[in-house]
Amino acid sequence: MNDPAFRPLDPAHLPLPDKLLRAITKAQRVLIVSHGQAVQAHTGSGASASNVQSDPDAVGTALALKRGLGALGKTVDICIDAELPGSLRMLDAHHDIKRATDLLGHDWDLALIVDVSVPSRMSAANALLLPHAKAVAIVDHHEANPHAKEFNLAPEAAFLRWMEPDFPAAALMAGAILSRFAPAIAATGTDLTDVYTPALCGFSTDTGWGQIQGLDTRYFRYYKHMLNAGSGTHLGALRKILTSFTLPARVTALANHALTPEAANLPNALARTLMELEANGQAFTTHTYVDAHGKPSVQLATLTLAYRQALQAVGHLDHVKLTLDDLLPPFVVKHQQAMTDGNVRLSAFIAETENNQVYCSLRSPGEPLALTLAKRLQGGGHERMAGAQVSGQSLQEVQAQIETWATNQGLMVPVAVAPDSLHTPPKP
Ligand SMILES: [Mn+2]
Repeated sequence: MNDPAFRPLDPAHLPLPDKLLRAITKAQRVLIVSHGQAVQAHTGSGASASNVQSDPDAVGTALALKRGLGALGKTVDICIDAELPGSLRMLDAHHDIKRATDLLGHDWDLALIVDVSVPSRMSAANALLLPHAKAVAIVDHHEANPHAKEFNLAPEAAFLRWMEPDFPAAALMAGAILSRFAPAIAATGTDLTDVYTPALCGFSTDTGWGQIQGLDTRYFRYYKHMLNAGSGTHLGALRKILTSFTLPARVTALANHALTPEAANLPNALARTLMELEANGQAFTTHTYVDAHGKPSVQLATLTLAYRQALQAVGHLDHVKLTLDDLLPPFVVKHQQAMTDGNVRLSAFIAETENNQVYCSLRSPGEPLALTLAKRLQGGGHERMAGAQVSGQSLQEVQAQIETWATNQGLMVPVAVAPDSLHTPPKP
């Protein structure tokens, strides 16, 4: 990124449907909708369809568009109809993100639906807000094929879509839109740093800071342009912004299994609970499975509700209100890092949630396995990065289902290696 030979590219050169650009240019009142928490969308199998929860890409894309289009004098509302996890609440420093019921009675020239294509993932925004938009446009980078009839549109509303399943982040789509208006935005005296930074946060997290395998490096040339265009923004500053809204250090340390030095500061009962869960394998475990040649090929990590709740209790000791979703990111990040290091073909992170669901995050860096498995679990996403939220099954049942599927695909032989000792349980 710092190499001058790695030249920035202006995302204004990325193709964008003319109709969409015209609709954005013309619209005075704009609504931006992105995905909230999973909605119970029961299918025959009793599983609920969902892949991503509210994330920095959704929030960052929405905020960047609001700031850029707002600078041009447009009235811009954002609806993410969900309670944001703490880290994302901090990204929304000015409380620009509203629930659907907060926006009742408004109407819009254009609704932009970003980072999502499925109406049920928009919670009440689909039912309550979309009928009040004269035109609706989907701007998404997931594998999907949305149709107008799936959405709750006004009878005469225009329906546009811009789908880029190869893009690493919806934030890049925001960059492509905003960079076309960048001269006009800058002419108003608005600092482009404020406009691009939320989008860069989404770009950073969706690409794992460029660490995810199989990414097209060309996309990072657009990223570099957006960094440079924001005067004074550089990677170090961005990293500082992002790390400023991570979890309280104590929870992160626990999530990283550095329990021993921390335990001394915890009330005895809680420390004991965490240690017992770890010692009994009822905490965070990773299994690695081998293929017929004995080569590690599938990795499966599990996180139990009991352990998450115990961690959450630790979070409350810091007088910080944490939702269970606040606790997932460090585990997912750790898991994905282990996957990249281990070169496995398929990696699954599964966690119990308080809604009796099992959250699944799936990765297959080299081949499109993640999406195939996600669809079997009634989820979706991208070919190599996908997920699902399964209802009506226990953690063990979902684990067994993934193992059976991977075995039938020839990815692994049906013999589990003992759980990896990611950490040594602390001595009481
Ligand atoms: Mn995204």
